[in-house]
Amino acid sequence: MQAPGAENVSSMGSVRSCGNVRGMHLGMRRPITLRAHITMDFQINPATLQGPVYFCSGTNKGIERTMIADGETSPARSAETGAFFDAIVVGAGFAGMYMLHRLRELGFSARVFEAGGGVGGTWYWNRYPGARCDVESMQYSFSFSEELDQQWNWSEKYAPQPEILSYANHVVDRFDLRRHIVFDTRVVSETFDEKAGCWLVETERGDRVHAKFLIMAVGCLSAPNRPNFNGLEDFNGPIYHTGQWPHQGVDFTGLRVGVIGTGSSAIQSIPIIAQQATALTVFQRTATWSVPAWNEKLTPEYLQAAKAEYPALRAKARARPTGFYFPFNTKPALEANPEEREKQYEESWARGGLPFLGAYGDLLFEKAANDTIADFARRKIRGIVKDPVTADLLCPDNVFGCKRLCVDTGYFETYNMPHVKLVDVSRTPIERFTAHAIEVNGVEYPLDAVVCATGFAAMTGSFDKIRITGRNGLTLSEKWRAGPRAYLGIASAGFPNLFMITGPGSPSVLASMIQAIEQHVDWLADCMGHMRDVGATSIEPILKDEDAWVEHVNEVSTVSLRSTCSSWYVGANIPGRPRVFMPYIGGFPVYVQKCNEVMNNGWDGFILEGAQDSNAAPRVRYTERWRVPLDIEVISPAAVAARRVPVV
Ligand code: N01
Repeated sequence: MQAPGAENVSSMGSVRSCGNVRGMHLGMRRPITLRAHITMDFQINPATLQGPVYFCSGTNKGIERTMIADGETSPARSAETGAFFDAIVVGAGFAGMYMLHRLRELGFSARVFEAGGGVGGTWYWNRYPGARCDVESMQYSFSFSEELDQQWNWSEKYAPQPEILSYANHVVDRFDLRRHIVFDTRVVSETFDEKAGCWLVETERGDRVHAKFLIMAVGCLSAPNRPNFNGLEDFNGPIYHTGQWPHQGVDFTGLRVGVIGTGSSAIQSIPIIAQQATALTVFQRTATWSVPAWNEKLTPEYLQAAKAEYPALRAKARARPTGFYFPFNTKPALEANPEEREKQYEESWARGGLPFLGAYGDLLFEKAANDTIADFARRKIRGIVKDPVTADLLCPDNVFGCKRLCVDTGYFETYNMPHVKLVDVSRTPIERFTAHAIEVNGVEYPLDAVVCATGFAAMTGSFDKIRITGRNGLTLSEKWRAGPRAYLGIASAGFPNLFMITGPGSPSVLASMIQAIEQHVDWLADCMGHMRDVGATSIEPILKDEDAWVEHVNEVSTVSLRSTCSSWYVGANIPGRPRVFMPYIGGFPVYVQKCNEVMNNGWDGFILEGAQDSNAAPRVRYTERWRVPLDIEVISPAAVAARRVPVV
């Protein structure tokens, strides 16, 4: 096997002077690594461990404590300095893996740095009980290889986390990508060297390597939000975060467990934790809308039939605002009479999952329409939960589907179990942790273990963790202080040759993530291929075009009711973050069309420097599949905004 550092020849002759090339030394693999992810590394032999292990790391205020053990091998190696790559990719989730695949196909030298011990990103870290995808498996997968589509068999309608992780590992090996990825290595700093025209990337292991292109594939929901509750350090039991779950699993049998939060992660894990725990207390700040998944096994007959239509399904998915296909009724709810609506909602509920929101076309545009679906869903909750007080607490009062809609299996039913209690912390927040309890409003809830299902610093959290310095010493955090600013969610002025995959201002989390990733990567691969073709040294957005795009992203968001609540889409889940609607809500096809136009028009809105033929038309290597007729008329906020009418 070739060591990652052995691949050291740049195909970008013009910037090779940027660093000396040196190979990386791989040492023996250690049997196991247990890591504290905040400030310290520990090497512990698991054989010596008895019971839970706590990793404590000091923070500015109090102690942040989390339990994490990845149980995977980690290469011992010395720091690598001086190597130069055409491209460095940060993150080996689905975005980093696919970017690497395209870079290798183009013959670029590439290195991926990954903080985790394996590929998969979100699906590597989020191993909490019940974790599974809320987009159907047949669509939540790469679409670039028909052979892969035909050969991989999903076992369930909604794939569980271990199966998605197996898929990620299958892909990385099938396309021979693993040898270009360095695991257990967190990037801490990225600095643009204006003189040499390249990026210096430094890691917490002391690596210092250079690259012409720097691609941030850091994920939209990857930086866990750990509220700094009072007295956290006093609590005697383990505290877990769903987004960094111990790899060996957790058995809650016989324990009194507290779960903080009621978002997607909580909703999936609560029914399973309830089966194990002696007592389960859920601390709810905002009640959540959730629709049953009606998950089921996929039969060989189903798979065969679905695969026969796979290309057509993929094409239909690309034409949808969400980037995935489901039956969508474009009629307005307000034009139906109450009986028709009831029937339609019952049918959609029986289908379950995110497609429930496709029951009518105006649900996310018209509050009165939304009230009808909210009323229906509240009646469903009240029909399931026997205790009326608990049922009332579980009924959200915000716009239906305003926050990311949850998809559950037995969530509301769990509250009928006698040992499960719901505590409202909306008016009186969690006061403090004590040695054996969480205290709210003067009442102590005794606990042996706590699960923080408190979500993420979405969209920008992973960027904030790295010191990214562009032209004139400006850091990305400084530039983004009042909210992220990126042209097409792909690049930001002042940071040449730095690209983001599914960055803020792109559809990202509002589309099926893997489709959004593939479209970005294909566009970037064509962009980098073109730059090499014409000898361009750098690409960077023009500030006025970036500003216009950011304004458009903001404007379109106001058309949708989704902008009205305090969700992580607007950064409002974490105190102090600027309130900005971060993903592009205009619709996936509208966005793809814009990206195609930008490329067709010679990288409209970007400055390309050093090109020998600045008028050369780009060779379209990978974006052909995104240049198909896209149905931008299907209801999307951009289409609605363009027509200046409230709803189709
Ligand atoms: O995080 P969340 P998540 N005190 O932010 C509460 C994707 N995902 O990990 O709503 C008390 O949704 C917070 O309360 P509030 C999916 O896109 C997908 O569950 O801010 N409570 C909220 O209830 C999803 O949307 C899948 O008032 C506090 C919860 O913690 C996204 O990831 C599965 C608090 C956080 O919910 C994030 O989901 C899992 C505090 N101080 C995740 N701070 C699937 O594919 C926060 N909360 C199915």
